Amino acid sequence: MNAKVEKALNEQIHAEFFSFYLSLSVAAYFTAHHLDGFAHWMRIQAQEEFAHAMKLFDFLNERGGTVELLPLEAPTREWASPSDAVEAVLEHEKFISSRINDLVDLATAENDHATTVMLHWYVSEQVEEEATADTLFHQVKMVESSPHGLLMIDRELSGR
Ligand code: OFO
Repeated sequence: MNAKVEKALNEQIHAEFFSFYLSLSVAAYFTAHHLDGFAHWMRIQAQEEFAHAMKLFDFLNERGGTVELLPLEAPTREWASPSDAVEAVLEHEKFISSRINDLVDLATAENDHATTVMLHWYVSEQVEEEATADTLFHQVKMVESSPHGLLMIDRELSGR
């Protein structure tokens, strides 16, 4: 397998595992603040991130590459408000989207068509991930001064 692409995919596995870690950290924050619907939503998000990492893990193995698991840094644990916690997720999604775009550029430049095609799934997924986090962020912002509004969203999120 192309060495540059292999290295970049390993770095993306790391980034997706960090997404998993961040979502779990946000889930723990919401649990500690008794917003169980938000916590549930973030736990499901963490599972999705784990699946994103494993999809790359499996692809690297299938292509004869070597998976190299890199150390995970500790995510932030505390935020000033629920909207700040959701905003951290939104900003991280934007960062992940830019990484995916860079990966597509690299795979294309290296004529690695199999990787380019595989990455198209992530390009579409990031559109959805950003849109979902953006909607949640703006809704939480709207109701932040009203506990009633926050509890309504919390109830809704428990159904994810
Ligand atoms: Fe893996 O999509 Fe979010 O970070």
